Amino acid sequence: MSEETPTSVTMEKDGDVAVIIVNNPPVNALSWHVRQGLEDNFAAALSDDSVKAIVLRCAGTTFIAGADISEFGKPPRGPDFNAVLNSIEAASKPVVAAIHGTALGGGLETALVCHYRIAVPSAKLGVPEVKLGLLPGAGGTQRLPRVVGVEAAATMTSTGDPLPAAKAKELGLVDELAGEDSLAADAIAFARAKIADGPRPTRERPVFGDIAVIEQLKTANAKRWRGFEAPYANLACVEAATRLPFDEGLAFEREQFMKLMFGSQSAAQRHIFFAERQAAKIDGLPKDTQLRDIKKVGVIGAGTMGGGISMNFLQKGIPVTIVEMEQEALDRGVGVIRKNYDASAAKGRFKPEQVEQMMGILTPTLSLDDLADCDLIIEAVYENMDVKKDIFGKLDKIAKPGAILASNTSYLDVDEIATATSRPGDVLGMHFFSPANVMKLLEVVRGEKTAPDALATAMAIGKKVGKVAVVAGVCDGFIGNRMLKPRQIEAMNLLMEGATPAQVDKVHVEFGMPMGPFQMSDLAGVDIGWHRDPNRIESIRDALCAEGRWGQKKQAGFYDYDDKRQPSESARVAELIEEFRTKAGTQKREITDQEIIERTLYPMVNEGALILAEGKAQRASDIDVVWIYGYGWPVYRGGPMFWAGLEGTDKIVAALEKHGFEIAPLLKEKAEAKSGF
Ligand code: 3H9
Repeated sequence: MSEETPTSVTMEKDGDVAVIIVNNPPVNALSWHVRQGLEDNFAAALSDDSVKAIVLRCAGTTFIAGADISEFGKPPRGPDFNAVLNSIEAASKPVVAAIHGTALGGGLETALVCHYRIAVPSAKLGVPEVKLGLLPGAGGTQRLPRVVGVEAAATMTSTGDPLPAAKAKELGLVDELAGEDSLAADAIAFARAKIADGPRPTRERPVFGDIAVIEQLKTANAKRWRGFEAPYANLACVEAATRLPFDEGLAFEREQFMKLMFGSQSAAQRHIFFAERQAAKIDGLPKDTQLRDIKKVGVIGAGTMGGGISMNFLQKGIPVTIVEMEQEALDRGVGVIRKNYDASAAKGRFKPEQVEQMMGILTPTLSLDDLADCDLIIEAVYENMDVKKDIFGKLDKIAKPGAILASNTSYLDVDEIATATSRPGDVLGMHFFSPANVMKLLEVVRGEKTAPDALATAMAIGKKVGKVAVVAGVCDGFIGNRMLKPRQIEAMNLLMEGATPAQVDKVHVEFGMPMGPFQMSDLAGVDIGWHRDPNRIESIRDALCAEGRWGQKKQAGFYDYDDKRQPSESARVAELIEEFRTKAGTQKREITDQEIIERTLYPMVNEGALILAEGKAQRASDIDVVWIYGYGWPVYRGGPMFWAGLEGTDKIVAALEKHGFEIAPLLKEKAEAKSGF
């Protein structure tokens, strides 16, 4: 036995079957003491002559959900995981994994060294390491092709998507399905029935299946995997399993795993795993904060935003009352929601009857009075303070006591909006990102007087409808759009100095963003926020807008677009830029890609540091979450604040100083300490 006897793994006996139980809440991760406990208890069960078969199962809500990610990158402690697994596989008595909840990553790898697997129908089995920038590093890539075949193994490892138990059974990953409530007893009976068959070590089974799937997967996912290392490393390991003896395959897997583990992509992806969960936590909130009950939601505005917001709630079975001023706009908005659902149903995402159910709990109305029974009301009208205050003033008279009054504003002062009511404690911002039914980010804006329970409820309902919710403080543009601003300003300045929209965008796309600043502007609408006076031309953007180059919707913006919305560089835009340059007397010069990074991405880090120091974001990792889920910042770069650490805050400060930026004190501090955020 080890010096410190772990209590996270215990053993009990049922006649001739030993049952080894892992109990390491919340997800039974394979922390050092679990590995130690497995080693100790398997040794005990194997040396006990009265034991003829062994069951491995877990307490709590799930089977082992993987290695303990919080141990990664720290000095190793406890027994080596691979060694523990190899000794379980070599057991002289049949070993059965009894699976409920999720058998993920190292959890599934543990189940794979067990000789047999039994699972409840609701269980899910998978190797999601790729989502952490990793690969199954404890034999998963070598054992899976021997159990489910090359096709399924390649798909499972490279996509990371788990399989439901029934599908796992079909593939031979699960040998038997247990009763949903009788796993413990069914597993013992199953193990007893396997005593006669004896052990079935996975490593001794042959790899089967067609290797062609590997190239097919690469082709099919080329866009999705752009810039990522891990999907390709996973496939390389599965391919290796088809040609190398088992132990050599394991060694190859190990080498690839270590490369990923100590690379920056996995560090970034692991950072985001924890950052996303951390974002849900609200600093300084009393522990006993009771959530308000949200049974019915009101949405004001049936435009693109209002419609998209409504869809989130309808999909979770929460009734929505949607309000518009004119019947025509209301009908149009409801029509768009139905069209979107019908399109999803045609792709098989919903059954037709589900669409009817969702539409059945949507109540369109022209009267704000119909919001009287709503527990949460989200205003999603256009960005005008007077209009918003007028609406909130009316809501104050209509909404029931305790209803949360939220604005979907993307930059206006939520505290000022709250002054239109007699209940500022109930007022906050819920800033959804377009398309609101798709984008995962939700900025929950905490006003000066927002009540803790209103804030906590908005965060919780965000999570319930599948959003990643982040708390933001009141400031112009909150977290995301505030950081977008310096990027956009510099992108425009670069045009004046000699860069083209295509060059700036290319640098951003190569960095890993889904699109660059000018592509984004064309998509969102160049005219957003334009003063609407075609005779007042003070910037390149004013000139574009005055000519009706409002972006993709007009087939012309910073780019020209064909009928299929394919962009090409615009001679007219080049001309306009040249005109402005001449007028301003600016010399055109060669702009390097590195300068584009330094002048568009580094200022975002600078702004992030200001946001953090002002307390408008709770923590640097929240800013990262905003950029990953709201703007498509490449997850393998971990968000702008994490990336600043990779890039070097001292290098960032030096470049910003060179370009004449004012440096945020917090960024300066980090640079002096040569640390990240
Ligand atoms: C791996 O296995 C490598 C191997 O190949 C071995 C190589 C040698 N470790 O998500 P939740 C925490 S890589 C540490 O909110 P849910 C999580 O941070 C791993 N902590 O619950 C949170 O903490 P807190 C492969 C973990 O019910 C709490 O547990 N496995 C781990 O919505 C609850 O989590 C994976 O990638 C972990 N592995 O979802 C699976 N997992 O409360 C990752 C969770 O302090 N995990 N925590 O914020 C998941 O996908 C989900 O957590 C799961 C539960 C589906 C299991």
